[in-house]
Amino acid sequence: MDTLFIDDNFHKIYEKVTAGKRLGFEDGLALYQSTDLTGLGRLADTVRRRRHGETAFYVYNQHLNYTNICLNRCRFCAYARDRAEEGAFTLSLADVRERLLERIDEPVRELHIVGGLNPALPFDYYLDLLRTVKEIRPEAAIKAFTAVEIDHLAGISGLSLEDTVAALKDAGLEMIPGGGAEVLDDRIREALFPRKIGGERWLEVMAALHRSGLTANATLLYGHIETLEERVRHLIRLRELQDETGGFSAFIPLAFHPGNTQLSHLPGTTGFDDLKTVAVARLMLDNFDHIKAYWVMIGEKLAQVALSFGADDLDGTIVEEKITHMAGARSPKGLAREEMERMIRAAGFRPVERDSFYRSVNEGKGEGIPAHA
Ligand code: V47
Ligand code: SF4
Repeated sequence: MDTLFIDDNFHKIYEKVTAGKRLGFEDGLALYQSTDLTGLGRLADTVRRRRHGETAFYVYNQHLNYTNICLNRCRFCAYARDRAEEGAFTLSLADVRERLLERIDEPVRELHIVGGLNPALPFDYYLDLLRTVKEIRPEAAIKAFTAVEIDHLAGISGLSLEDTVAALKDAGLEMIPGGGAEVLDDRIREALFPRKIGGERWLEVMAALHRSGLTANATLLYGHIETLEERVRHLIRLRELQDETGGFSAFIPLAFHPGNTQLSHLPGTTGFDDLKTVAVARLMLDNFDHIKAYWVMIGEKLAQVALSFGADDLDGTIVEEKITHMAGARSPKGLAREEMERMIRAAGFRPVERDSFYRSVNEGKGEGIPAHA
């Protein structure tokens, strides 16, 4: 075993990992502070393979951003606009219909719908949006509205949080994306997103969503002003809520993109840090089933490598990703199913197209694509 790790600290962590014991704050920090990237990868891969073997998931999905007008104006966001600012947009229901019909011949399984907090939109807009999507795409699951949007909707609906969620479910909402968590920490919130709900409220809304039977994802926005300690504490807070509710499905690390933001002087993340964050998440979040390597944020090539560092899911085919591309992402705006499967096979894994709930669909569709491609 001595040859497995350059970092001596990793031996005792390896023992805990193989014994299925939970890692603590100090372990998480030691993993993050280490430069033994391959050792960290091996630890995370041990857990990843125990859970998912050689399977790597992806979903055929479509993103829909209904408005970029937003009251919060977080300092790290390049997507949001004020009402009268150039480039501000809000989709009408006719626009939504048109966007969906443009791709109606494609086998889209999931619609990922998020937007800014636009004060001009009444609660009925959101209900009608869900109903319109469900009418046009009855076979696709609707993953929509972050905990931040849900909190806003509870504010404008005149209903309690629970009744707001019930109304949204009734209109077709099936799953909650993980955005808006940023870093669950008051210091970071004060500095970067003072108008957005804080960590406590994000967790409280998530707990209510879980109680209502909706599964949700969770994220961490990393690579700006946060410390490693703050990252580890963030993961532990997610893990604690998951212990209580079991309502989280996947964790997605979001690599900060500084372009066109108020933080454009910051350098952005490194590939080393991106892989470490995936691996530490896999090791710390022992009660999360899935860790996503979101290729839009870290690029297709690094996402492919991340499959050997703890990730089991590459997220989706997407088409027309806006939030990261407005902040300077150089990845494509979408990927074909064949490309997704080629990346997965070439990394030595077995591609499984999934639905929003990780049920396999169309397994083996891309067979015939050589593993060495
Ligand atoms: O909520 C905003 C973040 C999130 C930037 O749940 C930024 O399956 C990087 O949450 N650089 C949206 N990140 C993306 C998101 C997501 C993506 C894919 C899958 C899922 C899922 C969720 O992106 C926002 C915010 O936290 N963000 N600006 C930026 N400049
Ligand atoms: Fe608004 Fe979300 Fe951008 Fe913050 S990150 S300004 S809440 S759209």
